[in-house]
Amino acid sequence: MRKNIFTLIMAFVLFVTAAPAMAKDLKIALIVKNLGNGFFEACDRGAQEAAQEIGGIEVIYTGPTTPTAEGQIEIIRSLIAQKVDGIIISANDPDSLVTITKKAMRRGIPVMSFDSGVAEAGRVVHMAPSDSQFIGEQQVELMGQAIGYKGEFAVVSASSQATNQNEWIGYMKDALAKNPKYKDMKLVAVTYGDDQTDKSYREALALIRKYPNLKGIEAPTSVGFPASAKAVMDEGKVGRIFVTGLGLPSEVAGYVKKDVVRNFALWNPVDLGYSSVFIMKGIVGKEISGKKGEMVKAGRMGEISVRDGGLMVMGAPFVFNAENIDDWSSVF
Ligand code: RAM
Repeated sequence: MRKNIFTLIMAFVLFVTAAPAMAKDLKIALIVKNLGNGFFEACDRGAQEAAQEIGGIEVIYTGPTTPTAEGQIEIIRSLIAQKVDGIIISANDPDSLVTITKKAMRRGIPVMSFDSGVAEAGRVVHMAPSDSQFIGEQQVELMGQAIGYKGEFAVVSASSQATNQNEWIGYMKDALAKNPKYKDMKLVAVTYGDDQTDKSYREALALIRKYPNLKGIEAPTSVGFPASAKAVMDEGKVGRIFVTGLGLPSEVAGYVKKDVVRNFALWNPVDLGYSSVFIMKGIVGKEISGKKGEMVKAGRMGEISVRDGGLMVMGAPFVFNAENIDDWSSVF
């Protein structure tokens, strides 16, 4: 009995003395394009889940109110001063962030991008949700399916400098130009709603009014997508203009029910945030340095490997439609 009590006391003493060491968490900043964006809030849920699972990690969720590189540069400046242990960022511009992220890295704070990339010189790795070419081609195909592969459509994108949207739109244009299947589809305009609901809505309205033969709007942004669908409804164009894009099932479900949206895609943002924290842990722990072939164990997501140019990729996007939307709208 006495021995048991002694063991208990020893365990308690050990716990108390070990506590300060455990409290020395790794502080990892998750910088998003902008605050108030449901997509990034879902990424944060995954990031916090990974932090919990790994233990000893504090994830600081932050970002500017509007999606600008300037806002993110200011935030990185202050994170350097705070001496965080790592930065994970979804970039509002591939190039203008490089000077400041390089500075962070010189000060021993590794930087990786996720979702929307920083140019290679300014980060260790980039965690992409999926292959960019695949995403772009899939968007054209979904638009084709919605409008019967014929007619005019326009894009309501996020901000004009966003790395990810610009890559996807580039591949959309390639697919339209090269694949004879899409010869009767015409991309008439690309506009930018800056991942702001009201601006995206106004851009979509302007397109509907400017192009009387418009058959579709493609919005490769979770903010611009529901805003464009609302514009189609408000203009009384249901059944004449279809909206597709990349969006959160929870934010788009209502428009699927009303047949403004017939199909759309997205990857799981929770998994994207979750994987990114495991990867940053691997970078801080010197397990990976961005070289091709390196591997990180990312918990329930399994192993993720580094490809050419420090690229890491999650998987193919999910496609949603009237059949499966109810299964997904409670997930993200
Ligand atoms: C918005 C952002 C983000 C993008 C999603 C689909 O939330 O622009 O970068 O990946 O849409």
